[in-house]
Amino acid sequence: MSTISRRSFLGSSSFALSMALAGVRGHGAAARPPNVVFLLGDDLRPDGLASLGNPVVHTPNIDSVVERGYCFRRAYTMGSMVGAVCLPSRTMLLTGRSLFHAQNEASGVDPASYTFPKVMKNAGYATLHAGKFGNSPKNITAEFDETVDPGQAGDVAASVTDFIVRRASQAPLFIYMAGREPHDPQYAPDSYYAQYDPAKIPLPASFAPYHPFDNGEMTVRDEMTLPFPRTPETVRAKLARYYASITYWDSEFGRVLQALRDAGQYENTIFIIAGDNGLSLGEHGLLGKQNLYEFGGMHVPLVFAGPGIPHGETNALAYLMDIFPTVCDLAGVPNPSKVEGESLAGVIHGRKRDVRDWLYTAYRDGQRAITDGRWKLIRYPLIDKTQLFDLRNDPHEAYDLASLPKHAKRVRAMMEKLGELQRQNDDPVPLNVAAPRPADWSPDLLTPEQLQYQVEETKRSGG
Ligand SMILES: [Ca+2]
Repeated sequence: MSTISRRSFLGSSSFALSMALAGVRGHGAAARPPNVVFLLGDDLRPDGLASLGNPVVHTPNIDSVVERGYCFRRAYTMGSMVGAVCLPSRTMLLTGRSLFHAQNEASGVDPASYTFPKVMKNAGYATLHAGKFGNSPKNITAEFDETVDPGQAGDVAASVTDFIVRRASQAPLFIYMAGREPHDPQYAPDSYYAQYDPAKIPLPASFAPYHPFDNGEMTVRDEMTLPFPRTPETVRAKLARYYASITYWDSEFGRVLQALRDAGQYENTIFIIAGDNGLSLGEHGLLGKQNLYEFGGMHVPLVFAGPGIPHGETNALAYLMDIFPTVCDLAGVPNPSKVEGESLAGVIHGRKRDVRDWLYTAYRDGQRAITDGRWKLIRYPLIDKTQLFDLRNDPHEAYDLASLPKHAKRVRAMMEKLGELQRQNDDPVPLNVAAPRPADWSPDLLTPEQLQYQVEETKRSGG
């Protein structure tokens, strides 16, 4: 059914009303609760879909959901205290807890009795985790009824469609589809790579050959997946592979949509489309997710769609940990009290403008950032450096305003606010250190071993 005919169908029938009630309140005795299908891209950037504004990538299947959904343009994972940003991201997502608290959950200090899969299971859902095991805490992955990891180039969609065929008639479905795409090596069958000519891929707006200073992670694995300097050719080639992998992933999701239609469940499904973390692909000379730029590590796509969810978008500041309580609200499932994320349902339904005034992100002990949506401050304690960007007028963070006298007061106030949010979140990392190290960095500093490692990682990552 097309987007338009579906909308008019929902808008004009009593069936729509019962579906909306089931979706919003979950008390319809006869109505089946909505299924929840969560499609999580691995390293999917906030501009990684055609429907989110990307002029190059083809994503018709996901677009068909996004184009009728509600998009959070400013959604983030809170951060990471390790280079593998994926793991804390998914831990926050599946517990609804903030970075420093979710870390404790994952280590088993406090058994997570209220995880996303367990809460959905207790509410009567049949639950499936399909995708990459290693990216989520094992104790949480184990709480799904079924977990399948088909491996690199494995058929995640087949696991999901099989689950739909077997379980759809028995119970509402909670499907967490978290495959390997488009994480490097940006897997796709060859026919997908042929769809993207690197020569025709536009370079990022803030492309640079090098990052202008040492952000503390200049030689982390992700940054070693292309040589220095970054060149237009190498970055375009990487982007082409990235887009090919996304298009392949999109076609796999198309099989899942078809299986839901075949089971008569498509109309009664809440979809969440998101990424676990962002990714720099040549912006500021960076390649990884170990930074706090907007086109960098923490900014992710986030879209909700389904019965009762209007079409629209917002700049309200959101975290991935908000998804769990939001889905509880949308599906009529009780929201556990230990969850720290905020339900976004009020924003989606137009009852609230936002759920927080400030959003903070953290990366290891070398980077902290804070934004109110317009102004963004990034602090690098280890090199005693601060950046200030006006995201409204400079969305690609090209112009650092921190040293301008007219912004001195703003920088002080935002630094104070950042410290306040750190305390609220039990973040122990100081914003100033006794002996800051030099901020200068150059690829000339790479050792022969590091250069060799870079050659190998470039090859391994498909670069
Ligand atoms: Ca990831």
